[in-house]
Amino acid sequence: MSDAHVHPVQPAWKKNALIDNETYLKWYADSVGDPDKFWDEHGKRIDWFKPYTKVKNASFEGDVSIKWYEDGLTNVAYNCIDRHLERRGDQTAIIWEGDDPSDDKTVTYKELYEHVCRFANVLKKHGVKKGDRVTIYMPMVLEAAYAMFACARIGAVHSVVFGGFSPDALAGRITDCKSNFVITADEGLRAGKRIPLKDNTDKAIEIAAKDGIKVDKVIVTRRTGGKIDWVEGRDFWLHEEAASVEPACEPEHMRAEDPLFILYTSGSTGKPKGVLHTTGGYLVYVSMTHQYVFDYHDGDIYWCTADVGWVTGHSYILYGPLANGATTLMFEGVPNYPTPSRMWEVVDKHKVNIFYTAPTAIRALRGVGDEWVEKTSRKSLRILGSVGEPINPEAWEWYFNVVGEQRCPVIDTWWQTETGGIMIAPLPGAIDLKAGSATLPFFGIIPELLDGDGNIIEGEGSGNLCMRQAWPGMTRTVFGDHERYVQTYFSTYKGKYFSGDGCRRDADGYYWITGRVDDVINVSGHRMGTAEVESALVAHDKVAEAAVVGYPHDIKGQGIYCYVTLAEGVAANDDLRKELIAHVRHEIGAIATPDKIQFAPGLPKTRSAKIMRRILRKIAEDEFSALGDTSTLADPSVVDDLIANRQNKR
Ligand code: 6R9
Repeated sequence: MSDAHVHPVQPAWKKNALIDNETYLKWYADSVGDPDKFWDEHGKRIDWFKPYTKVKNASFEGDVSIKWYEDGLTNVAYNCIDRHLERRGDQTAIIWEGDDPSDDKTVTYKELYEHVCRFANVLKKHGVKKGDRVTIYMPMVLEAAYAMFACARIGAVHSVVFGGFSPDALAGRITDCKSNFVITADEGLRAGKRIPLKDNTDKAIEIAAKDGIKVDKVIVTRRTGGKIDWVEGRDFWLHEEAASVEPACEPEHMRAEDPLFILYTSGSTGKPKGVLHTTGGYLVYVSMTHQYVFDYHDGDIYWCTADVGWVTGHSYILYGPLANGATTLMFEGVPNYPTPSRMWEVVDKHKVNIFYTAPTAIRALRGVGDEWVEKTSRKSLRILGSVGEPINPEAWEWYFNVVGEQRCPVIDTWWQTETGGIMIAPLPGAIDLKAGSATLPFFGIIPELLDGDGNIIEGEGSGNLCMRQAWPGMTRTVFGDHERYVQTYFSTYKGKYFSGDGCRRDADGYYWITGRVDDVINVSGHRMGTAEVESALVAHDKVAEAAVVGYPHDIKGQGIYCYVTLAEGVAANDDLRKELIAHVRHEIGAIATPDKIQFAPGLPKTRSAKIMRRILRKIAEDEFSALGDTSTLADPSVVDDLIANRQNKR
């Protein structure tokens, strides 16, 4: 291998590894050579009430229909809990670490079973039925996990909405999937600050009511004991309800293709999409990737720092690990509270072996100095994972050298909400690492790079990252809008799944993700459509027009840069800038806080009135010497003003 930053598999990684290089190559060849046979064998890693006889039935053509194990019957909660009871009843299933370092709890598989069964019975008692959509708007508390498994147990479809989203954003998601049940907490707690979840829920329910969706029941878990409003007959305390129901609940026999959950995610146009995942194939895929990508062995303590509001939390805090009988850690807090040593202190406290986090956290912690890491032991760590955005080689090397003391492989995992599970990543005992590359595809995954004309790029080169064939964990549809699913993922390149990411393949066949090629930006690992921020801005009465682009940001990966044209007669000043920032936070949530706002009398448009984002991106990057051709603009002079007033001067 020619590239710099190559880190060959170390003998210690290989020693007890589940998969060595030879096995990887053989299994990979089998998985793409005869997918039916391969996935038939591995489908048996989960328990089925009725075994499947059909493995794969999938087409990326026409209407696009994806089915795996379609005649099998199973249940996700049964697989993640019940089937472990005999052997692992007293083993810790979840370690919960609170926001405050003195606050923690552990839950055994037996205890998890009882909590989930009681919660499931509470849902049933309040009228939740198989197929109903249940919105979960929770902080990182154990009850969030119980709620998700309770839904899975009775066949309800959960839609988890990240606790950082605003009442408006929550309402939009409740309305889109016509959800009449909400599970929330009185308040959340992060870095000592309280987050008014119940209050936000009340507001969201009012907004949804205006759109014709009535929320009948709200189940509330008590976290802080803070003061909240209460609607008699609609709102119920979880602890009161759970005390009065049976501690056992038969798992529903679900068809493999019955929906498990909806998760809203941003695209380049319109409102967030309700990405739908189903039961059997999803669980096979996330449990298998969790086991092999993290080389998970019995007894390992595994910690993924994501929030359950994102897909990483679904697949790799809960479903994948618990299907494997793992001990998984759930963290309520943030990386720098009370100090920037917190992550490593948690690692030491719970003897974490496998640690999975996002580049934005790695960059932020690197920025505050090595001493915060070095004062902790971290001897328990064996594997370090990364997810959510490209990890730059500098951050990779720091993670490897300082956090892992060159002992632990850094496993960069590329995947998406839509893919359900990890798609491209090194297996610790099998694949040599290169800092900044997600390396090679998982079993069954055939990445393809295509150019703008639809030509397949063979060997070394760059293009748009697509998948040639279906895998069990992939999304099946966009909830309520299959046409949008076909349009978004399968129409750019006929017969292929298009990821929206650009990618380079090097001479060794390694994949290097270069970032989104559409109008999606990635801010601190949170995926956001620039269109969403734009529509929040234009909803303000002082704004006539807005265009939003990403720009490189040292910690966040990308920052949010907004060009705003004000309404007639409105004066541009710093107070208005603050007002607009607060407005966007209010409309979407804190994750969408604009970093830069530039007031622009005019935006660069083509004669057909299309905003030329390419130019706006360049100016936001402070790279205006390379603007390219501006002669097609309706009014080329706007560009001079934009350059003169740019907000990101170096
Ligand atoms: C799991 C998750 C998906 C988008 C994806 C890509 C970016 C995720 C990455 C990565 C480079 C990695 N992304 N992992 N880019 N290297 N290891 O993050 O899902 O929130 O849907 O975001 O994130 O751009 O398209 P999601």
